[in-house]
Amino acid sequence: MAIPVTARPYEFNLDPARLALVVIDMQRDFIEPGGFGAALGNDVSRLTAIVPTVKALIGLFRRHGLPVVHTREAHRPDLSDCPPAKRLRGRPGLRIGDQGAMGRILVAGEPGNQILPELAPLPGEIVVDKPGKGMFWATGLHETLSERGIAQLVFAGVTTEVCVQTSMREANDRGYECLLIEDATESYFPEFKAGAIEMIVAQGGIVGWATPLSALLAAFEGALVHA
Ligand code: C5J
Repeated sequence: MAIPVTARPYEFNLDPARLALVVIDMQRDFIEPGGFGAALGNDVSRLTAIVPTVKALIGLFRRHGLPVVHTREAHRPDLSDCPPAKRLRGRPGLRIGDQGAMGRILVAGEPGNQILPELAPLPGEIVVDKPGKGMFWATGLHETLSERGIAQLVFAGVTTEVCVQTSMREANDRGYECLLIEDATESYFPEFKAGAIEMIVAQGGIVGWATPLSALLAAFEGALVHA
């Protein structure tokens, strides 16, 4: 049964049988004060502000027994999956693999690389460590989703214009229909968030659709009333 969701640029017809939620990189180093994001001079309070909305979105999917995918931007401790062009970007001391306030920056298993405790994955949920900005590069996620018959993805997480947008574009090219929850994603730069969302929905939804969480909740409630 399709559930119509009010969205931009036009209604998104959600099919719960083929649907998954993807929560991008809600990891401590990007979001918590004192982490890597803050060390780069970013105002992380913009990102901490969306945590309750992301939590409510995850709760909606869990209540309906729908799949949830969590990603982390994470490299192997030996950095064999981090190309020098990525590793050498930025100031020495604040590069991938360097020691930060919450352990080695963007390295799997380090405290800063963990998903925020309040959004922690439950057993059985898919957790993807991705060495790139996009969630499909070198992860096998497309195969995992395809095996489960997933064809529609709802997106949340950080940052809108980097890992969220890259992942949505990768998903769009692989044939997924993508819906971004606007108040469950954030950027350190408000103008980049706004610009990324406009790019996604422009030209008839060239990358996908966007809507606030309230519209998704209303759509699910409406579907239950009419079930
Ligand atoms: C960044 C991300 N911004 N998760 N990562 O480097 O968007």
